[in-house]
Amino acid sequence: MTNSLYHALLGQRSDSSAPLLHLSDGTVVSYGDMADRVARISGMLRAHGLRKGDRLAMQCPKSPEAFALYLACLHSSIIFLPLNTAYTPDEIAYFVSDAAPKIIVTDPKSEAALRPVADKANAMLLTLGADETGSFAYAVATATPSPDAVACDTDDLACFLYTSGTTGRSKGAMLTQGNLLSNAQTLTQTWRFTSDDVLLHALPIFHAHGLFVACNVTMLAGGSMIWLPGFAVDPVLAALPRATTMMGVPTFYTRLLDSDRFTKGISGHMRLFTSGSAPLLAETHVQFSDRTGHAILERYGMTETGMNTSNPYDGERRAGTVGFPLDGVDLRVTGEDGAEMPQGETGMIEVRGPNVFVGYWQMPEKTAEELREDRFFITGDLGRVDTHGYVTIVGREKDLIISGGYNIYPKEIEQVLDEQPGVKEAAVIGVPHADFGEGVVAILVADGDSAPDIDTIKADVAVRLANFKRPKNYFVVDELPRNTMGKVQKNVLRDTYGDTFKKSDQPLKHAGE
Ligand code: MLC
Ligand code: AMP
Repeated sequence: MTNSLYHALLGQRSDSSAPLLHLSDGTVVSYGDMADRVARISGMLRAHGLRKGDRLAMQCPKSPEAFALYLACLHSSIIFLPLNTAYTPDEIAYFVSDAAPKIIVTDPKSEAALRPVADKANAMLLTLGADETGSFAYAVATATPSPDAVACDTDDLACFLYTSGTTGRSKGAMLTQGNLLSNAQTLTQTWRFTSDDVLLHALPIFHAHGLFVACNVTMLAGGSMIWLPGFAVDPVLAALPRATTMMGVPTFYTRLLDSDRFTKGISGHMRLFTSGSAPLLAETHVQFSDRTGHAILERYGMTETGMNTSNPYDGERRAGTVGFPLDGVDLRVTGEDGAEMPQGETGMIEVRGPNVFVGYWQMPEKTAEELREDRFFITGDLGRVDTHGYVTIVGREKDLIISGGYNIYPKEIEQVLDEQPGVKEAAVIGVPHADFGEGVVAILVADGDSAPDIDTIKADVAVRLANFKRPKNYFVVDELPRNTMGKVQKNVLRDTYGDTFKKSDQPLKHAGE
């Protein structure tokens, strides 16, 4: 028994003075500083009765202390449940009732709204702001540190990440210590991370990309991170000269390319830019390489599996593809009957490997629907493998919109819209959006003669759904197009409303410009 992931990330560092985080105010947090913070947080968590296998939920702004809380959960073998800071209290209430965390850590601004949620779930509520104030900091400061890690196995659960589904409730993907560690090890080798690397970290830390890919990989290699609170063009341009690597969603790269100040001069020294979480347009790849001389390395993954494929470090990074299956990952393309398709044909992408999760929390039926007996996970992504082995994702079977790297399931929004006064039914689609890749559009059918009041609907949607899920445009129609089976033809809607965001005369405004 060993504490596998924590040990690999922090526990075995010989040089504790090595930098881990470079903060915006010039402060450097070393590996040793972080280990001390972790011991103090662990002491507090254990003093509050949290034991191996208990859950802790966090909805906090990105900060070193929020990151330390993740590491402390690994250290104490507590299951960490990070939640998108955009989620509304309504949304949080579901995750909390499902995962039953013993402690919820949230921003002081959300305390009042989440108090009833915590009380109902019998969970303790602590607050932690971006400036690291709040009751969490006080509880940690007054606790006795627990420097010893709690022993655990590679099969022990490390994290729950919730993913929505095409139907029904969100599912808590259970990821083990071994899932996270094996994926980080493979990526560290594939992308040649070393202790010399300085990763420009502008991603959120409540998803697989920013937390597991970016942080675990950098720490496993002993490197450091320039720790930005989020993505904005100015601070990223200011930090680039000090970085060696950057990981981003496609929106990061299109926003950088929109700036004249993003030049070869500012980025030429970089070792690696990677992209994922959403398709990178081939034209963005080409534009980027023309501007900087760098071929963005695109990779493909998901919450349930971590990373599955990657373009090569050496060799051609082929635009429009997601590269080859990673070492240890089996990838196959199957037809509707589940049988493997001949090479080159398009079908469902399935993956198997040490990276693949063990199932959805308390949902054995859902797990069985998506995880085959031979341990292949049915991704919901459609793709093909070419004669050279490059994987191309050609679409999704799941009804999913990916906007700025966030997943949005139309069903969840349609359910909220269907309940609105004056709405008979609603269809939600994603259409091309220059900034976010896809933007959400709602098409409503009026219930009766008068048109539904869109402002009233927007106000209710704002209470119930996280901001990135809210439709950016609404249309009211007499009826929805349906096929002979009565199913709404979303492809027809996508054709009809495909230009919604192109027609805008408004230039897109980005934070930091
Ligand atoms: C913000 N908004 C979004 C949005 N982000 N709308 C749609 N899609 C998004 N992704 C809303 C805001 O609420 C605001 O609405 C308006 O759009 C403009 O906001 P902004 O200021 O331009 O947004 P910004 O704060 O700059 O955020 C954009 C972003 C961010 C791209 C930087 O979304 C981001 O960090 N995305 C990364 C997502 C990510 O890490 N995904 C990894 C998932 S893991 P209003 O109405 O309030 O004005 C995964 C596995 C894998 O997928 O393979 O990696
Ligand atoms: P999530 O559930 O947030 O982990 O999102 C996973 C989904 O994002 C995958 O199933 C894909 O549909 C999509 N995705 C991730 N990386 C890529 C990529 N490089 N290209 C296309 N789609 C991607």
